[in-house]
Amino acid sequence: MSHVLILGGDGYLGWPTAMHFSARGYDVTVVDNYMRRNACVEIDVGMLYPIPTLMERAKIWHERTGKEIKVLIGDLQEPEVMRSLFSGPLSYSWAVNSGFTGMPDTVIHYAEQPSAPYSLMDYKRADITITNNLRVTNNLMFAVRDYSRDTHIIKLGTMGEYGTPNIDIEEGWLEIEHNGRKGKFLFPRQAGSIYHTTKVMDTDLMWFGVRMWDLKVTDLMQGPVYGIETEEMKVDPRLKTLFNYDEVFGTIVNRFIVQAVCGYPLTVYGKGGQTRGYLNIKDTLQCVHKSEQSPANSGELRIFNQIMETFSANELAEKVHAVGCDLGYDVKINHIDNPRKEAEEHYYNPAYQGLIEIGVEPHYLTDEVISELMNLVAQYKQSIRTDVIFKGIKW
Ligand code: USQ
Repeated sequence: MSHVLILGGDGYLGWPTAMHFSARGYDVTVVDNYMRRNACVEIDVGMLYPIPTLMERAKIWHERTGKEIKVLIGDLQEPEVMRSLFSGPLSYSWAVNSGFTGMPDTVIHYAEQPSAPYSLMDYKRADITITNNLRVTNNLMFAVRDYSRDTHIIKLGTMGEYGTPNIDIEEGWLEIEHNGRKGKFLFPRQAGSIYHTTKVMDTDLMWFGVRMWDLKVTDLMQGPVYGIETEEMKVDPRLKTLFNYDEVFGTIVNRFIVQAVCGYPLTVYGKGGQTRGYLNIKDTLQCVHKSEQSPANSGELRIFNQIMETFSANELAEKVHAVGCDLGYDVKINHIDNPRKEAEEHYYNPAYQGLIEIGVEPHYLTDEVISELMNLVAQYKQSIRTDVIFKGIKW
C-alpha cells in the first residue's frame, strides 16, 4: 500500500486530503501542531462551526469507514520531529504507538501559516510566518535528502508568488533570450505579502534541493480555494473541514458567501479589478492526487499552476449578488478602501493546462455551486460573527 504523509493535516486542505487518500486505499499519516486553530483562538476570529480535534476526526473516520488515518501531533519546526518521520523507528512518545514505519512514498506539504493578512498584522506575526514556513520547508528538504530520496515531495506553492506582471504567466518556468543566448529560469516572482514571500523562498529552497541532491518535487501554485464539502465528508457531518470567513483566514469566495447569507455588504477591496485564479476544494484534492499518481522525476522541480478559472473581485461579487438575490437574500456590494497594497486594475493571463493534461477534471464556480454553498452556510447563520468580517489589517 502506498504511504502518503500529510504535513499540516488539520488544515482546510490537509484534512480533506487525508480522507481522500485514505478512502482510496492509501496508508495515510497526518502531522499537525494546531497552529492554525490556535492562531484563530489567539486573534479571536472564530470559525463557522466547531471542529473535533484531529485525533477525534480520525476516530470518527475509522468508526465510519473501518479505515485508519494515523495522527501525530508535533511541531515540524523542530528538525528532530521532522526527521523522525523519515528515519525509521520512532523515538518520540507522541508517535510510539502509532504503528508508523517511516519512509513515505509521497509527502504533501501544507504545514504553513497560510494567511497574507496574518503575516502583516504586526512584526510578531511576520516573524511567526517566516520562521514556521521556512524552517518546516528546510527541515523537510534535509529529512528527505538524508533518509528518503525516493520520496516524492508535493509542495503547495501559490499563484501569488508571481504577483500580477504585465506579461503572460507561464507554469513556473520562463525561457529567456539575452544578448543572443537562451536559458530557462524560474518565472520572475514578486510576492505581495510576507506570507507570499515565504512561498517564494520555499520554492527557492526546494529548487536548490533538486539541483544539489536530485530530489523529486512537484510545486502546485495554487490560487484562492473555495468550498466546504468534499465526497468523503458525506460520511459524517463531523468530518467537515474547518471553515473561516474572517478577514484573516477567510478567502474571498468563502467570505462573500457568508456575507451574502448574513446580510453583510460584500467587501470588495478598492476598485475590485484585482484578478486571481480560483479553484474548488474538490479540485485541490484531484490536483494533489493526479500529481501523486504521476510523480516528478528525480532531479526535477515540476511546477503546475493550480487554478481552474480567473475572476476579478468585482466579477465574484456580481456572481454572489445574483445568486443570493435569487435565493431571497438582501445582498449589497460595498467597495471599501483597500487595506492591501496591490494593483486594482491589471493584466492577468496565467497558463494552467498542465494539471488538466494529467487528468484533472475541473469543477467551475457555477450559480448552482454558489447556491449549494449558501445553503450549507445558511445552516450556521445564527453563529456567524459579523465583528470578524472586516477589521482592516493594513499592509
Ligand atoms: N479581496 C477582496 N475582498 C475580500 C477579500 C479579498 O476584494 O473581502 C481581494 C484581495 O484584495 C485580493 C483577492 O481578493 O486581491 C484575493 O484575496 P484572498 O484573501 O482571497 O486571498 P490571498 O490573500 O491572496 O490568499 C489566499 C490564501 C493563500 C493562498 C492564496 C492564493 O489565504 O493561502 O496562497 O489565496 S493566491 O492569491 O493566488 O496567491
